Amino acid sequence: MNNNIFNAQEIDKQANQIWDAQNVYQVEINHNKPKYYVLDMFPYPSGAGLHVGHPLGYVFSDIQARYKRMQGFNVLHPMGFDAFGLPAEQYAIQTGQHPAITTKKNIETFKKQLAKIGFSFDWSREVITCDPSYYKHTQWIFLQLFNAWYDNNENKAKSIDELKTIFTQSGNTTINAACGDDSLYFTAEEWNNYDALQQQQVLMQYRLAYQSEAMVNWCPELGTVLANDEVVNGVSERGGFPVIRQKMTQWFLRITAYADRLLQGLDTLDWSHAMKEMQRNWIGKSKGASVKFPLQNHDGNIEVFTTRVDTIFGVSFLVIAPEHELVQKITTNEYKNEVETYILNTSKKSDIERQAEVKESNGQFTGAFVLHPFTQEKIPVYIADYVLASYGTGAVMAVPSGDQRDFLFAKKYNLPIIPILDAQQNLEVEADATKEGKYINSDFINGMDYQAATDLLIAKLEALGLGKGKIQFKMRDAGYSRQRYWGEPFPIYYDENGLIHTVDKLPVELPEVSSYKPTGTGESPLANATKWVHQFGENTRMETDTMPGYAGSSWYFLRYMDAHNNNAIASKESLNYWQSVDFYVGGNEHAVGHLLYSRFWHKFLYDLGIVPTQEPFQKMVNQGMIQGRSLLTKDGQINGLAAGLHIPIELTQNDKISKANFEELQTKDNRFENIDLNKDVNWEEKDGEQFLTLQAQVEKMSKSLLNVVNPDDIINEYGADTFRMYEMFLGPIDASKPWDTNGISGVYNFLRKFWRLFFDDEGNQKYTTNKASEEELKIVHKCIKKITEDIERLSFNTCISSFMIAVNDYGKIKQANQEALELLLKLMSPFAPHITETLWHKIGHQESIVNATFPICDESYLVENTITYPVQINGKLRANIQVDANASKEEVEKLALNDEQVLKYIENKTPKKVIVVPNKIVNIVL
Ligand code: ANZ
Repeated sequence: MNNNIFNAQEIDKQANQIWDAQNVYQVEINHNKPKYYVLDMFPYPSGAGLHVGHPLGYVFSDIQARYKRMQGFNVLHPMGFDAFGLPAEQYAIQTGQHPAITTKKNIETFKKQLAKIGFSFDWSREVITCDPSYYKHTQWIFLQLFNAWYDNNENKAKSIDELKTIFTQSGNTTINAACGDDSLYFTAEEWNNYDALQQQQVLMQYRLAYQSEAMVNWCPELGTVLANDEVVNGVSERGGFPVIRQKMTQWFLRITAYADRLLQGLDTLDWSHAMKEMQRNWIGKSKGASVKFPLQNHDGNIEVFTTRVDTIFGVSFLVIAPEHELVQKITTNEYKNEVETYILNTSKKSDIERQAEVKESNGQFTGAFVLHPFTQEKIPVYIADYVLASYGTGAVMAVPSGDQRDFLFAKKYNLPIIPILDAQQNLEVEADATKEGKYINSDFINGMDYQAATDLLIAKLEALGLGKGKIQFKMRDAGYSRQRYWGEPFPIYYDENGLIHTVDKLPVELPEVSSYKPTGTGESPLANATKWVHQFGENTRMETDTMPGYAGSSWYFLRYMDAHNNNAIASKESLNYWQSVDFYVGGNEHAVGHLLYSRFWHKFLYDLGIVPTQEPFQKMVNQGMIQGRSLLTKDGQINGLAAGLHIPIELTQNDKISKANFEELQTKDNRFENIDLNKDVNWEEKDGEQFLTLQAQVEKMSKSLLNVVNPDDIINEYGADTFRMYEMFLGPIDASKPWDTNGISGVYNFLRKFWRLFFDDEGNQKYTTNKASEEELKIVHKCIKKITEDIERLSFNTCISSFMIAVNDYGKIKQANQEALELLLKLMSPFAPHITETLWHKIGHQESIVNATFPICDESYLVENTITYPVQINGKLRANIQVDANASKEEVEKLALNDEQVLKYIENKTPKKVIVVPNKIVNIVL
C-alpha cells in the first residue's frame, strides 16, 4: 500500500513516533529563551474516564502552548492528577479495594485517552497528589502555616517563634496581628506565667493553621460529618437521615488574614470580569461599624456589626444568633423553654436555608433588654435564625425603617417602626435602607446627610467607648479537617497532656486500615489504625483527620517546575525561572474554591520568600461546557411506554434507531425488555428498513442521560486532528455548546482536502518544488495574518474557518508549491499536530515541526496588485477591465480599446477621444 494515501490512524501513529523518538515535549530551564507557562486544571481521575467535554480546555491550551513554542518561547506545559477524593474512597467502602489501586488504574486509563489526542505535555513532570513524594510537601506547607502568624502592620506572614519572643518581652500589647480573639490581652508577665497548655491555646489564636471549635453537619445515623453539599433540606443526601449542626474541634486555615491582599491582587490579573466579581463577592468586604449596646441587669454588652450606623436612632430591638454565646446568660427564666426549642430547631438548618426565608423571619424573645447607647432607652433582645453566628459579631441592631427583614419582624411581633429619614414619615410599605433624605428623630444628626451622620456617629461612639469603625469580610477561615481516609494525613500528634507536636520527618504516610468506613464516632477511619495512631508512644495520639481536597491542588503548579525535587517543593532556580503560570485554562466552577485557596497559599509562600511572585495565575481562561445531545422517544412510538425516554446515543444513527439496534437495547435496558417489536412499536419505514426517528434534546453530558460521547470513539474513526479541530470549531471557548457528532464529517473532509494538496487519492505527489506563484503566496499570507490575529485574541474557532478558506482557495490552483505549503503546515500545526507533522516529514524534514518557527505575515503579498477600471462609452458603463497596478496611462488605454466587450460597442469606429483617469476610470467618446 502506498503510505502517502490519507489514513487518519496511520497519520496519528507516524506523528507520535516522531515525537517519541525526538522527545520533543520535554522541557528544561533555558536562560536563552523567554519562558511561557501554559497550564490546565488537572483532572480528578474518575472511574468513568474522559468524555468529549473534558478535553475542550486541554485542546485549547495545547494550541496556545504549541503556538508559543513556535514563537520561540520555552514552554512549560505539564499535566498531572488531583488524585485524592471521595469517589475512590466510596468505591473502597463498597468493594474493599484500596483507593490507591483504583486511583492508579484510573490514571492509566486517563493517560491512555489523553495520549490519543496529541497533547504536547511534558509527562516527565507528572504530578500525582496522592503520591507520598508529593504530599510530603503538602504536609510541609501545612507545617509552615502552623508555624506562622500574620503581622497586620507589615502585612505579611511571619514565624511563630518570633511571636513567642515578642510575647515573652511585651505580651501581646505591641502587636497588630490577625487573631481569632479580638479581646485577647496579656502582658509579658502573664504570658510567662501561663503553662504550656495555656500558651498553646493563646498561640492557636494566631497561627495561620489552627484548631478551633466549629459547627459541622453531623449525621448520627451515618456516623459521619457531611460537607454542606451533602446535606439537602436538613437531611443527608445519601439515605435521607437527619443532620444536626454540632460543634467539633477542627483544623482551619486563617485565609481571612489575607482577605485584603486577595482582593487587591485581583486588580493585577488578566481574568474575566465575572471571575473576579465572584471572588470579590465571596471575600465580601463591608465597611461599617461595631456598636456595643450595654446589657440591662448584666455586666457587659451586646456588640453588633452594622453597615448603617446612621440608622441607629431607628433601632427598636436587637437580634442575636441563636448560637450566640450570651443567649444562655441573658435569657430569663420565663423564656427558657421557648428559647431552647427555638435553638434546637435552628440547629437543623443550614446557613443558606436560614438566610433564604426572608418573608417569614421568625424569632423568639429572650426576656432580656439592652440600652441604646445614645438615648438610654430599653431595647428588647430577640434570637432569630436569620442572624448568622458566623458573620460580623453574630448580632444585629434591628432597624425596621431601614431593613426589610427587620420590618417584617417588627410587624410580626408588634415592635415599633421608627422613621429615620424625613422621606419616611409614613412607613407602611416594606422598608429598605435608603441613604437619601435628612435625618429625623435624633438629637444630634438631624438635618445631616448620610456621610456626615456616619462620621459623626462613629466619632461619638468611639468617645463613649461603645463602638468603632469596622471592616468586615464575608469570607470565613477555611475548614481544613476531613473525617475521611483518602486524603493527606496531618503531620501532627498530641501527647498525654494535650500538647500538640509536629512530625518533622515527612511524609507521614497513610496507614493501612481494615475498613475505609467512618468509625461512627465522628472520627476518620485512620482512628482504626491503632499502631499508626500511637506511633510516637503509647500515650500519644496522631491527628486522625485528613486534609481536604483542595490541599493538594493549592500548590501543584509549583511542583511541575521541579517535579522530582526531594528536598523542597521546587528548587530556587526553577521557581525563579518559571515564576508563575502565564496561561491557565479551567472551569469557572473553581472560582471561589481552588482559585482562592491557591492564591492564598501562593501569597503565603511569597511571604516566606519561597516563591518570587505574588499571584500564581496571571491569565485565566474559562472554557464553557460541552453539552450532550440526547435522543428521546416521541409520543406514540412505543405503545404502553411514555414518550421522552432516553435512548443511548451509541445505538442511534442520524437521530434514528433501527430495529436491529432496538433489539440490542432490549437486552441492555430493562425498561424496554417486554416490548413486542412487532406489535408494540409503531415503526417508520423507508427502503424496506424499519426505524424510529427520535427527538433531540440538548442537556448536560452525563452517563445517566445516555448522551456521553467518548473521544476514543471519535478518534478511532476520524483521527485525533479531526477531533481537536472539531472541538475548537464548535464555537468560542467560553460559550456552552452542544456536541453534535453529525457535524464532524465536515472537519474530516476538510483535512482530507488539505492532504490532497500534497498527495492525491492514489498517493501520488501533487505539490511541486517550483517557485511559488504570487497567487499562492497571497492565499498563505492572508491566512497567516488572520490566524495570528485570531490566536492572539484567543478566537480559535474562527481560525478553523480561515484554514478552510485557504484550502478552498488552493483548490483553484492546479499544483501547489512546497514553499508556500510549508508555511501553511506550520500555521496549522498547533491545531492539527498529527497531520502537519506527518506531511512535514514526508516532504523531507527530519526535525519535528514542533520546533519550527511560526510563520510571519509578509504584508507585501497582501497589497492588491491589479486595479479594476470601469470603462464608459459615451457616458455609459460598458465594461470593467483588470489592469496591473503599475501600468502607464498608455497601457491602460491600449488594454481598454482591445477589451472584447469594448470592441463590441466601438464597432470598428475610431474613438474621438479616450480619457484615462489614473486608478479610477476610462472614458471613451465615439
Ligand atoms: C442595621 C441596619 C440598618 C443594617 C439598615 C442594614 C440596613 P453586609 O453588607 O452583608 O455586610 N447583619 C450584621 N450581622 C449579621 C449577621 N450575623 N447575620 C445577618 N445579618 C447581619 O450587611 C451588613 C448588615 O447586615 C448589617 O447592617 C446588619 O444590619 C446585618 F437600614 O445594621 B444592618
